[in-house]
Amino acid sequence: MRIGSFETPDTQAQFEVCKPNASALNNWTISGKGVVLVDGFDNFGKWDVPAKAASGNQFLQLQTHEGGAGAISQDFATTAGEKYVLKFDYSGIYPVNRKASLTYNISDGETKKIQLDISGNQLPWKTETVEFVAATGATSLTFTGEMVGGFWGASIDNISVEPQQ
Ligand SMILES: [Ca+2]
Repeated sequence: MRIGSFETPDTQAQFEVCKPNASALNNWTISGKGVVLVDGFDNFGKWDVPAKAASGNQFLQLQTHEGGAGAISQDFATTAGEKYVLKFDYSGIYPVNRKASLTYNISDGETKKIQLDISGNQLPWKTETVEFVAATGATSLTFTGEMVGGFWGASIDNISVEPQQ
């Protein structure tokens, strides 16, 4: 079950802020300082190759130029005691070398931080795969960014949850 590729709304600009508590991202609740939808961002013409999505045309920055780190969370139906596999792709953007991070949490379990070592423009997308056992009939997933400056820093795309085979 794909639960996030951030293809809607189809932004008509290279980036578009989604404010805290806005319903723009359908099933996702937006908190913190908000998040930013990105589509072909080329750093105002400075990059020959615009930032690419991991899937489709758009991805999400987990921080904004309107104050810093944001977060998104979604609840989805699960069966208590069953095993699931969460997969998502992550990256980061910054014009030069810079460390950044994103964190994610599955239903108030262990919070995991992923370190990003961006070496200019866009870090190549990587895939995080994590297994979990659902505690109840609904599981909550949260991703949180980190204040870097502007909406620079951690990116996510292509989030899915499947029952473990
Ligand atoms: Ca996408």
